[in-house]
Amino acid sequence: NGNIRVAFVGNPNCGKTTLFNAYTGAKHKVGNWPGVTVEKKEGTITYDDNKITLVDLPGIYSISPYTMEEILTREYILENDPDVVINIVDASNLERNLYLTLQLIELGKPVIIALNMMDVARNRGFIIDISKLSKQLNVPVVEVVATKKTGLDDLLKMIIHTAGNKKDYEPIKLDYGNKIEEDIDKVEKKLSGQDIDHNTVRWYGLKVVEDDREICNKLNIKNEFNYEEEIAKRKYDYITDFINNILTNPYEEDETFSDRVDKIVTNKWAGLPIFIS
Ligand code: GDP
Ligand code: K
Ligand code: MG
Repeated sequence: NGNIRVAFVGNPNCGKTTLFNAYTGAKHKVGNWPGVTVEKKEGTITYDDNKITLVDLPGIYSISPYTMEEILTREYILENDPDVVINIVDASNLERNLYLTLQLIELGKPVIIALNMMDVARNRGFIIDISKLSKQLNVPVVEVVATKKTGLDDLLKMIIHTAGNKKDYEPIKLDYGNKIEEDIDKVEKKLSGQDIDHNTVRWYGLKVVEDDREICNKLNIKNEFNYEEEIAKRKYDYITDFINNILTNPYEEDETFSDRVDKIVTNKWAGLPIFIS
């Protein structure tokens, strides 16, 4: 029982603000991030004797240093050290959203996936194996529908559980291949004297070998590599490799669950059974 600080992170339009408002109602402060005109929303709620402070961060596709929103988000996570990062994922765009998820996991803080828009995903006939997804990424996955306020208590319980066990959290590590891994190791060794959370050292190593200027400057490290493209490609390949084990999408583009039912009742389609959950 205590104070838990939670950051909401996700792609634009994944439902972050809807979820944030569903929790905080009118009880939140709206301001600006220092020095920029990006809106900052913060609110505190109480659940099961815990005070949980939620921050709604700007929508991003990546945590590169190319937009103000990306820099703001990663600086917030690194500097404010939230207990839990809630990665709001649009379940109807799972594959695309998971690129940011992998980057957030590499930042080293405990991540929970709030799998939002589950109503949309179901209506399109998507079947998502939540437990496989959770095992694949070694993070909890909680289904929510922000607009209908479903799954909100489950997510709060998971936040409290995850915050209470954050010392045990081990992020998954993607293998970027011998060459890149050796160069990441070299950077990690250079950083060994610095006060960096043990789960976050690798992230700095990755950023340096990606030639992330902002991080190289911050660490005062001269860097001789630029593996940014290879590292991005490896993430996409990793997602492509597992997505078909997790997501079944038997429908055609823009075809809805109702369209499929119509086809079945009019004998225009006979194939996979339809799933109702
Ligand atoms: P943000 O950009 O991540 O803050 O996304 P918003 O909270 O502004 O939501 C984007 C749009 O998606 C809005 O029109 C919401 O009403 C809608 N939305 C959010 N969550 C859900 C959901 O779970 N299901 C459905 N059907 N729509 C949602
Ligand atoms: K929006
Ligand atoms: Mg928003």
